Amino acid sequence: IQWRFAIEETIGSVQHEYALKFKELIESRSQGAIEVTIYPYGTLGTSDQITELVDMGVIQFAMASPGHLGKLIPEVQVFLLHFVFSDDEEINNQVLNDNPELRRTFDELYARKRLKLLSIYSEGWQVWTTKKPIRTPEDFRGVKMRVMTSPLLLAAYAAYGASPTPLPYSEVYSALQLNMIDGQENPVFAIQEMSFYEVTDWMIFAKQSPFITTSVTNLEFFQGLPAEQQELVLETVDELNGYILDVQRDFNRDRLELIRENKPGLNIVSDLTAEQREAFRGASQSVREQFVELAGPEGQRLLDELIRAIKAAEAKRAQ
Ligand code: 6CS
Repeated sequence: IQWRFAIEETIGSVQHEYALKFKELIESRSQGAIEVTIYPYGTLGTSDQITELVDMGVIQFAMASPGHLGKLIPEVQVFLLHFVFSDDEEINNQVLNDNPELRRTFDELYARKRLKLLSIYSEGWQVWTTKKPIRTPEDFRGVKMRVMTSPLLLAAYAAYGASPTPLPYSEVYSALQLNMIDGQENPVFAIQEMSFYEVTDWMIFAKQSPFITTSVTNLEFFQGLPAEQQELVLETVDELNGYILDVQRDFNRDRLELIRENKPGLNIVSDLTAEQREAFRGASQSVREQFVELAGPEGQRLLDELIRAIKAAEAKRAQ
């Protein structure tokens, strides 16, 4: 049996580590009966095209990031809102993995698009790399910011006064190089492996949002699997949730060192002041209404539940 797994990132990325571990566990637990082939970014197309291939059943598994998937499932854009998540990654991970209410709703939304949602996890904080320093929303004025292709991201950066430009991942480097855009956001590991730091001068950590992704499979394919193979998939992705959190932490830490070594002249703003973050938080609030316009009442419920769950987890942690 051959299962195909397409990722939205290159070899050596967080998604690649996820797919490698998935392959290892599935192949060993099925005693070699199932073979998993991984398709890194660039071999099958953009994120949108990969999702389409899962939908058509050409490939069985894929990563589908809300940053692109929002065109198909508007509600997933709740994960793109700024200053909704906790500053504490453990708390975010816990809420993403252990909230039955959120999970049930997303399961249904994905199923309507013939996808089965397998897991939701963070790949680390989104970090801005730009050609000029950004410390306040005013600094974004007129800055052509590349965003992923989900429409909510246009609203997110327009709220800061930037000019957001949606582009597929593969086009970001050359767009920066040719000055078609002035900045982009991605987790540190991605900035390193896609060399975005080579064509920007500033790197700014605002902790505005984590990069959340989801792994999916074709619903009909999954439902047609024998019960023990369904179980195998579910228990494997469950196990991967804890694993991938450690991987992303290590990758994001180590690759920052690599970036520093490769480009000592890069300006790194590793923390905004509380006041500066507050200005971004304030400017981002109106985007929540635009999210509800895009995602409807279901979106509103998801947002309310996400905020409630994060607050509750933070309160519990503080005890
Ligand atoms: O910026 C993007 O489009 C991509 N960034 C990451 C870290 N993963 C996949 C996504 O498509």
